Amino acid sequence: MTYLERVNSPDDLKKLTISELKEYAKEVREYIVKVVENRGGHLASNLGVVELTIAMHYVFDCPRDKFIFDVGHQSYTHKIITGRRDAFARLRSDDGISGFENMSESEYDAFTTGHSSTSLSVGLGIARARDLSGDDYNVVSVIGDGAFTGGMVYEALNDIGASHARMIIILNDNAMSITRNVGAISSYLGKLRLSRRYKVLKTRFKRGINGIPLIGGALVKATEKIKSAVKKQVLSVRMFEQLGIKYYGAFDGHDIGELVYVLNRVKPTNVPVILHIVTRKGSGLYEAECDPVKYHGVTGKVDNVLKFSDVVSSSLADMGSRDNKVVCVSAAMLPSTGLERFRELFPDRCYDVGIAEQHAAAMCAGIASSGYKPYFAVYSTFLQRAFDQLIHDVSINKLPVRLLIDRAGAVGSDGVTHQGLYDLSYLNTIPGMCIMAPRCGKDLKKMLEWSLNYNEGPLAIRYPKGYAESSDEETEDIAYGKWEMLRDSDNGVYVIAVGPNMVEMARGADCGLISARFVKPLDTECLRKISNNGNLIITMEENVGSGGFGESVLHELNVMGAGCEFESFAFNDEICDCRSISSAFEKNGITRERLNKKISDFISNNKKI
Ligand SMILES: Cc1ncc(C[n+]2csc(CCOP(=O)(O)OP(=O)(O)O)c2C)c(N)n1
Repeated sequence: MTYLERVNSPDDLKKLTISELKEYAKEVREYIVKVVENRGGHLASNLGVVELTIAMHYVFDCPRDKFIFDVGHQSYTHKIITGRRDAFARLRSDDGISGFENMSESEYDAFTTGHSSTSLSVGLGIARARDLSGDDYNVVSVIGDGAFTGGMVYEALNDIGASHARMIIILNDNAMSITRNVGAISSYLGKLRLSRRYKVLKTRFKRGINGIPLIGGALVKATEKIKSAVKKQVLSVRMFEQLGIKYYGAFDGHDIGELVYVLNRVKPTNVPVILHIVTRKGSGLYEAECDPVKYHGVTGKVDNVLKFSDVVSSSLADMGSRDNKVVCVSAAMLPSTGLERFRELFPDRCYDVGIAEQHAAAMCAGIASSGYKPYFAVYSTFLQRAFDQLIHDVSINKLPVRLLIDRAGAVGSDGVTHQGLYDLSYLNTIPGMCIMAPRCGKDLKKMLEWSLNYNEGPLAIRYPKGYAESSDEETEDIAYGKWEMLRDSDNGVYVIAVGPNMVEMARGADCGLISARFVKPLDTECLRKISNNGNLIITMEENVGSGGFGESVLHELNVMGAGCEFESFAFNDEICDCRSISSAFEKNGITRERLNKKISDFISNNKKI
């Protein structure tokens, strides 16, 4: 029996020796690679924390002790140890398990995570509740150096240090976010990491390597350099210490023996502790170690189809070369949002601010206030963070900040924490916000071009995860606030659809079809034309119904006193825990079948009359 088969719980793990744990780590790693190759997922991040997670379960007593994995994308080993080995084969599917830590999935998952930089705040909350109820378990927050660029971390450190709360922060430092980590804090962590290299070199000295003439001489030089850097950073170590948080590090995150030793040392703490662990992203898989960016998240199968982010990439490169006021901003998501090419061409006009969406939005406001044209490309779900900045810094000042909102709509395998189902609602509430939704790649290209000269105020263009398929059919030129009539109606039924998935779903139906290029402002002229007495208007959107497109249209119809019937296809008021786009549509009644039935019922009722 393999170790992988023997371990079905943390208790089983505790029966192994340290050298057996190392064997187990190998098997876990192989299993993760095999499953992720097949199902997709966060490969490199998980390979980096195999030993760390094993050591944590070896030393602590989960689920009594609470582990909060920041983002939760690196929790695969934790899932495999805690009774989900077989279910792991169905990773990120509706009948399997989530790709993130998820409370509803297992008692071993202390919290549901997905968005970055929350684990310190949540950990402190759990620690405070523990103390209020006189309990005695450990709280361990595991956070990457990438997540450490998020502002919430500093709000939490501020509070944790002053509170003296008993909790352990494990900083998993691989110098990478999705791409190479950015910012001054990241450089600071780099200095702390040097202390680790210094320790390693010192140990090698002890082992007598300096006896070897050439290598020995080089080592002496290197060590001297590092020694002086370490001396300098002794002061900077005090950053954490002076905040009231005890710092230990940096330790080798792939040495299980060392990890078990240090975790045992910090376990009895009664003050906040930060344990700095140095890991290699993609560890153990050559390709992933060499290219951790490519292997951060893998899709499971290679696809060469044109995506919306590809359209963003080529359009922005083109726009940037014609207009030197174009500036691009990313919150640690350059490749996945299509900004990489712009960065290569115009490095001085491209800013990766780290996982800091609030800062990005306010910074864009500053850029726009000085006459530049900022494009902030961001996933719908992560833009939620910047709601206040969009009102306070962007909208109140009527600034032309351009939001390129990717993954808007159902997102599939990333699941519940990543659904892009709220942006139309929260953007709809923002005064002066213009919201657009392309129906295909060609449409998106036209919108991006059009946006270059739209300076009246904030503008959002939202598009889903899917492919930017463009038929040969040309799209109309953009006119502010105007929808695109794709097909007129001969039976009094009109579907007004937002975005490519909804337009495609309604294509074959027996109705007039309109692409709602502008979600805000509405095309009231068109609405007036199609809302004759006795007509049926159906809105379709990949967004929650509440505050969404359908509600705006219904409101407008009421204002007009239109006598037509109305139906809305939108996501309902439940949290959408689906892990495929089709199941998300199905569960919310956004289907061709329901659409066809609605139309045929309407037609047959009308005939009876
Ligand atoms: C608020 C927010 N913005 C963006 C992301 C997308 N994201 C997921 S993981 C990640 C990088 C995390 O880096 P790090 O914490 O160092 O973990 P690593 O993968 O390197 O182990 C990013 C940017 C997110 N999950 N949440």
